[in-house]
Amino acid sequence: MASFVPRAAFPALDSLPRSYFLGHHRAGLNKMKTLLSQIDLVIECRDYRVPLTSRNPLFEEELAGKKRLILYTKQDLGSAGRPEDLRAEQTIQDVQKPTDVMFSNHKDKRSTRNILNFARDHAVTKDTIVGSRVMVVGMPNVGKSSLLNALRSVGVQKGKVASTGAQPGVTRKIGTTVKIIDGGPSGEDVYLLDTPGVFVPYVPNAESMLKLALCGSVKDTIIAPTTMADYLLFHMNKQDPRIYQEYMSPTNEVWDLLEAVANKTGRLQKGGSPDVEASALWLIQRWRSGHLGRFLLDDVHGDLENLKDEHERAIGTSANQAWKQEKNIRRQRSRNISVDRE
Ligand SMILES: Nc1nc2c(ncn2[C@@H]2O[C@H](COP(=O)(O)OP(=O)(O)O)[C@@H](O)[C@H]2O)c(=O)[nH]1
Ligand SMILES: [Mg+2]
Repeated sequence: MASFVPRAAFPALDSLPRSYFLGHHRAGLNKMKTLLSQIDLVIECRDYRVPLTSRNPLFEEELAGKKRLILYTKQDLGSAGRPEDLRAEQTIQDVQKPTDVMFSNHKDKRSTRNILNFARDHAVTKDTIVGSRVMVVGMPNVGKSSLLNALRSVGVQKGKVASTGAQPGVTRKIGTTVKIIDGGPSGEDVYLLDTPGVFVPYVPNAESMLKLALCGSVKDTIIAPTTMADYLLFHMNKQDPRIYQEYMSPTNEVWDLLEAVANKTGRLQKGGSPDVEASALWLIQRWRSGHLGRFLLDDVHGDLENLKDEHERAIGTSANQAWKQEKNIRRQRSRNISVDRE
């Protein structure tokens, strides 16, 4: 243990896919735009574990002009309540002033009540007949539908209405509005609109893609589970390699860890060789459910200027530039293919 040195950087993976902007993402965003005039408040969800990388500039560019709350979901998976966690939260809030920022966990009634109070105070409309409307937006799998269910359950004591799921793409269509606050005879009702997740049009680097994949924003079939597990190992080692001590002693070799997990959990192929893929997926699920450490994948502990720089890098430049970049890559690829054919 004393001699173990974790990797300082994760190896660059230039061949990793870096796009996951699907047809229904664009269609969903277009629909959201058309509904915007009826909306009083936008709650933009980002994943607490990747506060910088899960920001999607499309929501600011295309859904501008409305009161906005930035909500970092899944706080329970990224924070262990340590002083450094609280410091990171403060930094995240400071850097985004004057925009309102909150942190949530879908099972925590107190954080749900705080969001309801915010909605009650800010979703104020002149139209008392239809009540006021809140739209929840965010990257795939960030917890939008779970938020709707939590707000409805605490706000009007009604059961789950929106389907949720561990993989992205569960909510494909914009649903009807659901009441989350009953204003009573003299007050105002507040309704919430769930929306499908929208991925960033272009991910600036391979590491950001790995972060989003690890947090479940990208289907698990897009990036090899063993690569995701290696990236998880990189982070667990940075935190504390004892996180996985029930499987093996500190290591930088993901294959050794996966073999150890396979043997320990009985994930073996015919003939008894370790099933490293299944073990990788299992390890990732353990982390996603909070059983392999609670920590951030983004580094927000630098000073404010560094954070702003990283913020810019993490979100890429503007969406338009990202499109151009993507087009160039495609053009380059097709050129390479035609050269190969010649
Ligand atoms: N631990 C934890 N899990 C959450 C939280 N919010 C959502 N989830 C889980 O994340 C997954 C995706 O949630 P869902 O609401 O379907 O995300 P959506 O795609 O944004 O609508 C589900 O497995 C949820 O149970 C949270 O605050 N904490
Ligand atoms: Mg959903």
